[in-house]
Amino acid sequence: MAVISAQPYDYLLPTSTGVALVIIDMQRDFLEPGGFGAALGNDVTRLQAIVPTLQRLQAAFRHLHVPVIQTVEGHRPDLSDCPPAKRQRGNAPLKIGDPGPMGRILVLGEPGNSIIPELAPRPEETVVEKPGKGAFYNTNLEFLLKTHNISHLILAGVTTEVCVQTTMREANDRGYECLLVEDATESYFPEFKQATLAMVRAQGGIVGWTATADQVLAGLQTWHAPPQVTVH
Ligand code: C5J
Repeated sequence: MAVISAQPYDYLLPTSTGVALVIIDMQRDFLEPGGFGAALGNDVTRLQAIVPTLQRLQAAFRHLHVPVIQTVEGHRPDLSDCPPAKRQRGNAPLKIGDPGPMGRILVLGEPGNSIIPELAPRPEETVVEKPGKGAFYNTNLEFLLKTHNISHLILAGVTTEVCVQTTMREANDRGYECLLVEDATESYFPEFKQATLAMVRAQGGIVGWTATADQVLAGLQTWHAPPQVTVH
């Protein structure tokens, strides 16, 4: 058992089941000019601030042999997994599937859809490609977690109130114990980030816990991964 000092109260990591770090959508489409985030009118530079903190978390989890799972939001080149409603939403000048400066907007395999180089996954690490906001919708994430006996998820990435919160709520409803890392998640709207953190931990942690990266890393010092938990 390891204890992470968190809000609304301590988050306990068992040694009998596994934990994973889940980094949501740190892809060029959301962090660099010319991608989907910018096409929707957002100031994408705000999201860059969390990159060093995410790198610290990624390195620490790798060092402990705890699975680091990343997600990317993207659609098949034929857009067969993109509801027309999603494509039309926002009435942006560049829509999903249109050619942009980093290739086709929010399409799998395009340069803009790749994870930023600072957080590049290792070949043996899992990247879940998701067509929706939540990482459980139309993906094999739940199968993967169940197969590897993972019950606890440490969540981070972007954007806090959209894909991160949706994933955390999906996970919570499926029985996962989730903690959101406060300084390793960001939004284009600072007030939405703060509201999400407050929502998550309200009512005794109705969606889960929040803690800083330092608190997570301090708690992990006393934790040892169960030997059977590795995700490839
Ligand atoms: C958005 C995401 N904001 N990753 N996606 O459309 O949060």
